[in-house]
Amino acid sequence: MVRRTLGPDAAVLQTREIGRGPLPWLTGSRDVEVLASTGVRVPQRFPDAAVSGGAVEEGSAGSGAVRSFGEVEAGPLIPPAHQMDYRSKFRQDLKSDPPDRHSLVEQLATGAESEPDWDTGLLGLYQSLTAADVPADLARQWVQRVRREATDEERTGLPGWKACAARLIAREIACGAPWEFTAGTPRVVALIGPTGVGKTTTVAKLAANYSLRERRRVGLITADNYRIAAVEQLRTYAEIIDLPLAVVSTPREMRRALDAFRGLELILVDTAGRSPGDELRLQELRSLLLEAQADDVYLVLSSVASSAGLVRAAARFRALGATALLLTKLDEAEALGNVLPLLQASSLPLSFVSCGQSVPDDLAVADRHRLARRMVEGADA
Ligand SMILES: Nc1nc2c(ncn2[C@@H]2O[C@H](COP(=O)(O)OP(=O)(O)O)[C@@H](O)[C@H]2O)c(=O)[nH]1
Ligand SMILES: [Mg+2]
Repeated sequence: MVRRTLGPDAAVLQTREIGRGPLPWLTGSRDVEVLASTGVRVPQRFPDAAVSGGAVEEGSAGSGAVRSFGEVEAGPLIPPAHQMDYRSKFRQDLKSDPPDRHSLVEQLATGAESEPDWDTGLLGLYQSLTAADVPADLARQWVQRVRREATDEERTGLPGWKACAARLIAREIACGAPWEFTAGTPRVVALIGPTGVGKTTTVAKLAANYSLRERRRVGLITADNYRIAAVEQLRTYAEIIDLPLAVVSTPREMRRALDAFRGLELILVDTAGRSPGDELRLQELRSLLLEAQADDVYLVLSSVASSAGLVRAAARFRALGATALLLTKLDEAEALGNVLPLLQASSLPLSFVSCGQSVPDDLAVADRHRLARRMVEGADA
């Protein structure tokens, strides 16, 4: 129909069903919209003989679209010289594929053809690590290390290599020791980090756990009064758990709040999220932290961030005196290979992990063996 209407050069650009015709249950008919044009050239899909005759003047090209196609410039999109039969070219390419070329799977597995002595088990380990978001170059280093250091029992195929990788990776992850409380002086714990990573939620979880479950006397300080409703967020938790809350915006106010909370056992300090690139705001935070003299400064980072982003953020916040890491959103992370460079590069121990939005339950003490298994096995581990 298109060719009858527009001539032999017309091309169908798109067809789609736009509904049922009248009385569809009687006729079974469907309405189909066809978009066609003589102004857009696509390579011929039929042998020349199959095209019915009927010359169309060059000048009329573009004017006879069934539906207006005005914005598209008239004239061939693909220069005639290139309008070859792409099907036969594709077939030719397939046939002429050199036999020594690695399959895509092999290319992915080796990254280069430089690991000829990896057996399928080691290739499988490499694939598991990269599938779990371990960056490719780091994954290669780990496979090489596993190959060197595996015990005889571990050299028995993929499950053995994986067990070895999990064992060695776990050894590289430092986890923090549990808090100790000394009578007479409150333990001060500050949470810092980029925006939206879950600092306030984690403060609420820690507060609820230590006050309701551990029966510690807990006080809250928030230095986040930049965002509308930031204070309200923590105030709501403080009211529900029944804890004192101080809002501070200067080092002097921080000092006063700490004095007022002298008789408590644990003081949790929430801070405003800072972009790792915002030097001015980082300095502001630094002066508040100096005044707080926190026993622990937890750098809170989201496990859904990129591996490079995590390493960069840790380097910037480290300078503020971070003493440990706290990872959030483990429930959202597919796998945890992306945090391996962070854990290897920063010498900070990992304290807690947050694995959901629910206060107070979705918080756990970091378990390096579980984390390592997830880096090797992916999200199911
Ligand atoms: N899925 C998930 N969401 C979280 C987790 N921790 C915090 N959140 C959510 O992340 C968002 C930002 O949290 P918030 O505590 O306000 O982050 P802050 O800006 O660092 O204080 C909120 O919607 C939280 O419910 C977590 O472990 N998993
Ligand atoms: Mg917050």
